[in-house]
Amino acid sequence: MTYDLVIKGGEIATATDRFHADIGITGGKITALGTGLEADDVIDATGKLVLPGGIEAHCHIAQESATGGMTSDDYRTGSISAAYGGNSSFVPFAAQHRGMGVIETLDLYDSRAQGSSVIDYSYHLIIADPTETALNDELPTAFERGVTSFKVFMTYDLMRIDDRQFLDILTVAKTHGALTMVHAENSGMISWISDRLVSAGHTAPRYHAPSHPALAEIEAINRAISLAALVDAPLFIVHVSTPEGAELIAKARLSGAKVFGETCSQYLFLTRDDLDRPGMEGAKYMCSPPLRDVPTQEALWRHLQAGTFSVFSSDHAPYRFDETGKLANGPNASFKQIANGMPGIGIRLPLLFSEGVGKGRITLQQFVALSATNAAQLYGMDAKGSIAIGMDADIAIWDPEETRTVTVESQHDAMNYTPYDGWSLTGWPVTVLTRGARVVDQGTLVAKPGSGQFVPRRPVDMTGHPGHVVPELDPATNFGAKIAP
Ligand code: DUC
Ligand code: ZN
Ligand code: ZN
Repeated sequence: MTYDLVIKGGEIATATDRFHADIGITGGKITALGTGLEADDVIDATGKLVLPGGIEAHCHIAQESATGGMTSDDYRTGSISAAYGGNSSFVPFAAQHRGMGVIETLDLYDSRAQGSSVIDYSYHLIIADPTETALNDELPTAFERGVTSFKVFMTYDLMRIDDRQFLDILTVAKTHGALTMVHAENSGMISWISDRLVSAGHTAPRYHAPSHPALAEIEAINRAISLAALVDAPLFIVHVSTPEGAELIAKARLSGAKVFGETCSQYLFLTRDDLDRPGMEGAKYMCSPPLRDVPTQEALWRHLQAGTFSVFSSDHAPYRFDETGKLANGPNASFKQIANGMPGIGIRLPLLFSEGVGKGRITLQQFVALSATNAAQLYGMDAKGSIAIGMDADIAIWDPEETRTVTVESQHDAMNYTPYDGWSLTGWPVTVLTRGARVVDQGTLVAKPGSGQFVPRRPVDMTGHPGHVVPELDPATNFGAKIAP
């Protein structure tokens, strides 16, 4: 048997196992795992870890906000940064804004990604305008195109949907086997506190944190889980930032509900004290939900360890610290006028490896599950997320001993800051492959823009998550009404 490429001598890890073996790759697929495999093209991985390439499943790339601001990263720079950070594929958002059609939205993002991405990609569809046409005609077409997850917002005036619209979307999604994702924060609480803070002259970035209280997230997560339970639909809660929110997810999962969640780098590694930096520097650390505190970090680590969260993401939402991004509304803009989000697509996995695996908080197998395998399974990317015969050869080769200091330049994105500047981390990806082709080779970018391909995704698989039928929606129990004798 001949191979196009053999990766020799490394220690392979999957979500369940660690073992030493060579990997034979043919036609972009893993075709052999064994010893003594040979090919003309060989990567010597002796002393290295050979892991499934990461799947960055929450990032904002070439995406306009509802108020018109554009992320600094496009599909070229965003995918390059992702690859340097150990990712072989990513799933950014395709954002429908009010007045836009769903298919128009997907076509727009196709035009942004095609010819630009150096790694494979799909999209989660953001739905901000659930018209009858969108719900009944366009969403089914989106599913047929392999876009099987989408996000809704419970906050932001120009994006949010009300509870009734949420139920409509959950129901259509369930019918087609799609996964609804939600940004869960209570809109009224946030706008009410924000207005009071601003009227009192409290406009600095540090007031972003109190304007988004933990209760706003807790209330919204509870409501989102309740709405999903009413129609027995799958639900994924993005960027969870509170222990209480995580507990609601854990409790729902324990009851059999089809509920999943993620947390993100910034909630484990940064705190709201970062918003207190002098002048407008705190704006660099503004994201929604906002940064919390050290006890919250510790509680979220425990939920990662215990399996409450299926996915660990960056929520890369890159707005430069200049007039094109964070300071678009002037150098003294109030916290309400500053774009929410921070970069992190290139640092998510080195952070989790160094602080998680390196410090004994999680096993290497948990790292693989959180960084690739679980996202592949949940989002329906069956050929990705593990190292096994027949899978895409999406592989990241890591040097577990290498220590580097984080710099802006090392992120290879279009940003002019990183929240992790100067951090020293141990364990870095050195070579990253997508479908058997080197994207980053020993620290050098070798892939050409456009080498990444769209990944059509299968419907969500809810095996093992029985859910519940509520009597009020169940004809078998006469919709909960007393059956006449
Ligand atoms: N939600 C996100 O998912 N990312 C950035 C900001 C936001 O509100
Ligand atoms: Zn969000
Ligand atoms: Zn996000």
